[in-house]
Amino acid sequence: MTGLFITLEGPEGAGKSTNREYLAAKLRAEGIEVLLTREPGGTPLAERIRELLLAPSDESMHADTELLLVFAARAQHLAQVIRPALARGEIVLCDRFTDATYAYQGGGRGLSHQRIAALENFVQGELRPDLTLIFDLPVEVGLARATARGRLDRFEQEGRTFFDAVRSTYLKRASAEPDRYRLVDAALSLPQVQQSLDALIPEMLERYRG
Ligand code: T5A
Repeated sequence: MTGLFITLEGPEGAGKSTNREYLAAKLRAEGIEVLLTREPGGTPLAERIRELLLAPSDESMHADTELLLVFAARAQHLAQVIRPALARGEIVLCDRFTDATYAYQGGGRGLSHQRIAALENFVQGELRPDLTLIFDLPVEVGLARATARGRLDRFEQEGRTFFDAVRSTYLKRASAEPDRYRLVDAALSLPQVQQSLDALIPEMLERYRG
């Protein structure tokens, strides 16, 4: 028996963390075991790698170092958490996954698609998300939300050009593979965003049960 792998993606401040519990509760109400997790992170070791990635530092991190750390954390997360949960037949709801690598390290940092794809194949084998929700919103709205929340992490300190590239990479990936991606208008009010999520629940259940 295999479960269903759903990822939540989008630029900074899009509302992924705010809405992941909401989605999990809706799915659990259907009697389904849901594992809620996040990247980078999801295991104690991967959370330590997350700290390295997010902490502002005087030494600038080379883009290749950043890419390798992201995939190192992912290898641990897949082995310890994601693959076992899918094997148990659960729905895995993951806040960010490899689409974030294409968006941030590819779009934002300018690393090649081929290099990311090579690591994706190495670390994940055949595994790809079954469904990816992209919380999309104008860059300035997301950054204003993240800024209002307080201290900015290493990524949030990047400039407008970086985040424009992040957003456009997500949108390109969504239009290239419409069967896997669903766009959620994250600029709407929270109740309106949650209404859009409600509308996606039947499809999630169908994919899970079907
Ligand atoms: N990263 C990650 C990579 O570079 N490569 C990778 O491969 C991976 C996996 C992760 C960072 O790592 C990078 C990308 C990221 O920069 P993070 O802290 O997990 O760091 O970053 P985010 O996932 O972006 O977390 P954020 O908290 O910034 O964004 P969320 O989770 O999308 O937003 P959320 O839910 O925290 O909401 C932000 C604020 O907006 C409010 C919330 O209350 C909150 O205050 N809000 C709304 N306000 C008005 N209307 C709405 N609809 C709202 N929804 C939320």
